Amino acid sequence: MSKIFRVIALLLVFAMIFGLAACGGSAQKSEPAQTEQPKTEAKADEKPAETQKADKKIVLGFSQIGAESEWRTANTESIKQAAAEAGIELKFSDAQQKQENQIKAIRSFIAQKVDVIAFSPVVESGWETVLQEAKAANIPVILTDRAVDVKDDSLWVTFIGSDFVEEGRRAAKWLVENYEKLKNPDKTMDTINVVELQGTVGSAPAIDRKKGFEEVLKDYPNYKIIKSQTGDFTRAKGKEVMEAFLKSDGKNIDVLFAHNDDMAIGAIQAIEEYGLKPGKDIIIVSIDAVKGAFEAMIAGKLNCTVECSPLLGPQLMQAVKDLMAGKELPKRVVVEEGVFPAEVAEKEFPNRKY
Ligand code: GYE
Repeated sequence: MSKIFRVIALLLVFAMIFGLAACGGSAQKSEPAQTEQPKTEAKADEKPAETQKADKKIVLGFSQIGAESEWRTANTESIKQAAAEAGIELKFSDAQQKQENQIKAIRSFIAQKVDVIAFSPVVESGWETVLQEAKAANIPVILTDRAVDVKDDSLWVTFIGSDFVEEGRRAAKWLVENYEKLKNPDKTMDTINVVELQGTVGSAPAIDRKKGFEEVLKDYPNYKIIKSQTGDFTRAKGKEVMEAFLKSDGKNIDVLFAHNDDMAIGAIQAIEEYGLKPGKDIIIVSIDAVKGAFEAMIAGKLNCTVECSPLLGPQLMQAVKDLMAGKELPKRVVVEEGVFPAEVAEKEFPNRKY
């Protein structure tokens, strides 16, 4: 009897354990089972290709010229920020204004097998070999800011940047239209002596801005460029070269045309130290429209700046994405820009982004 009893009791205990396990099991499982499911089964099998593509970051190698000017600093900032916003992995290299460093950087991008190479070429010539290497490695190249001078234009995909010849023309047009009303009353209009501070020798903006400026001035024979020398786009060099101009031509200088604002700002210091009034004794027009130029205009020391936007980052990242998506890109993307004379400086200053 007691044996039968024990067996029955044991069976009851088993039945209870199984029953509980079954209940508890289903109750516990219902939630995690549902949340886990998409992760493990459905998603993993459904879209591996798509997920991999979306997760794999585009890698962009960018060779920057250096940090020679306020413009360049803003340009670097724009590129870094736009890459981060676009989720593009940026390999950034600063060439310290040396072409050989840019060539080294491009070769290292090729070795690292980046998806796209972009660069702002310090000078126009001497790029054939390295660009052929990139082409052979099947890595597309985008030019930003400055152009290259190569015979085979299949070596680069697109060029995003300003029209520097037009900037030079705009500076000259502003000058011929405004000089008379701004000049020191003691000066005549017979011969107007212009000195020019050029950008980096052999660079696209230096070549083109000079060309555009001269193109307009040739119809105004009383304007004479009496001195023209490079200040390498920096404040320090702009000041140094202006000092030399003042030393040799001193009070004969009526106008300064500087290929960028930084050189104009350096020159302003030289003019003041020489004992003349920048913006009054010497009329000054420069290019870029950086904040420093607006400050100089508000202080009455600079007369006009022609805009050249460094904010190329978003356009570059869009081009990189389009390229990777197999879209055809326009060979040339020109940036829209304006001209800012001193009389609008105060009103415009709060709107400036660089
Ligand atoms: O004007 C100057 C900079 O290439 C447009 O380079 C750029 C020029 C810019 O150093 O300030």
